Amino acid sequence: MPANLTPVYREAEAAYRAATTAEEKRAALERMLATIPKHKGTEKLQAEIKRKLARLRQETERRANPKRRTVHVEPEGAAQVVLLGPPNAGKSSLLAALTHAEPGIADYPFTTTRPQPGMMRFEDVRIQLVDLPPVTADHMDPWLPNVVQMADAAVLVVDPSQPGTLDAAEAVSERMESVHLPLVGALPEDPDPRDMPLPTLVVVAKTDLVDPGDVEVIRELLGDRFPVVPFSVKGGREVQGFKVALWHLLGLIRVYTKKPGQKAERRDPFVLPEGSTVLDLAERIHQDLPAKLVSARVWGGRLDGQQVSKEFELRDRDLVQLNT
Ligand SMILES: Nc1nc2c(ncn2[C@@H]2O[C@H](COP(=O)(O)OP(=O)(O)O)[C@@H](O)[C@H]2O)c(=O)[nH]1
Ligand SMILES: [Mg+2]
Repeated sequence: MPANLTPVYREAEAAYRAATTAEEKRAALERMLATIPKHKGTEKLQAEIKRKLARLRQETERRANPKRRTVHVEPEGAAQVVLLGPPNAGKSSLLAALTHAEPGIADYPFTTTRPQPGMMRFEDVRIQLVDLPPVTADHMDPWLPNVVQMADAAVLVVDPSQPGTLDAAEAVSERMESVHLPLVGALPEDPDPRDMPLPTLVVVAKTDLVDPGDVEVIRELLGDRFPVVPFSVKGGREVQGFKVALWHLLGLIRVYTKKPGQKAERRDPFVLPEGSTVLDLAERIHQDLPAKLVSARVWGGRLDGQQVSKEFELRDRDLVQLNT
């Protein structure tokens, strides 16, 4: 879906690229948010702008107040995904199964007391998973919303072997909504400006302990609101299903670059939000590159090295040559 961005928005975006101070950046981002057309095709960009604003705000706060202890997980890889859920749902086990991280795992609640990141590989990209303490109707660590706010997406882990699992999941959802981080299956077109909706995948964990029917019931009840996938630390097939569903949820594209005369190799992609253009790619590579960019050629889809405009919208697995 093309974003159809207006000249006013493009101007604000150019101001953001040219901004050198945090204050200038903040002003430009706020103008981008105010002028971005609100429709399907820009939800992802809107979320991206909000997150950049939130990061700026946190950075400014940290600088102003270096002694204040804040919990913060440095983002790494193509995306940062937080693991949410009630106690004992299987969050830490999922992290341990998919990354090299070694979180504490136990069958008593509140084993996890600090965010614990780990890197998960999916094809040629790496996605950071962040394990978190449980969230319940009665308890949420005060720093937790700060960490969740910075994430690109969430995984809500539910345990079908426990009674009341849907209520427990609902409690997590309500908690997050109360701090303006509503969990959503897909980004809304025109969100409440105070909200930072978080794309969320529901994982039905421990499927080795229950009947397939129990998983289906959860899928039926939550499937309208969220994508739902099964998972078990004992299952092999479910791992790939989880990764693919998460990748779709993130709404990202992989773009490969090559220099003129260089062989075309699809390796070490740049990862960008869906809807990103040639200019966005140039900016990602280096902040001075958009100004120097003369033309670009693209291989992928129906294109086989044709020249494209700077506003050309890139697609997953496109190969791009930037000419300066
Ligand atoms: N059988 C089975 N047990 C699991 C699975 N995932 C987690 N568990 C168990 O469930 C309990 C809680 O797991 P944990 O990952 O610590 O949950 P957390 O509190 O959400 O982090 C532990 O005893 C785990 O061994 C699974 O896929 N299958
Ligand atoms: Mg845990």
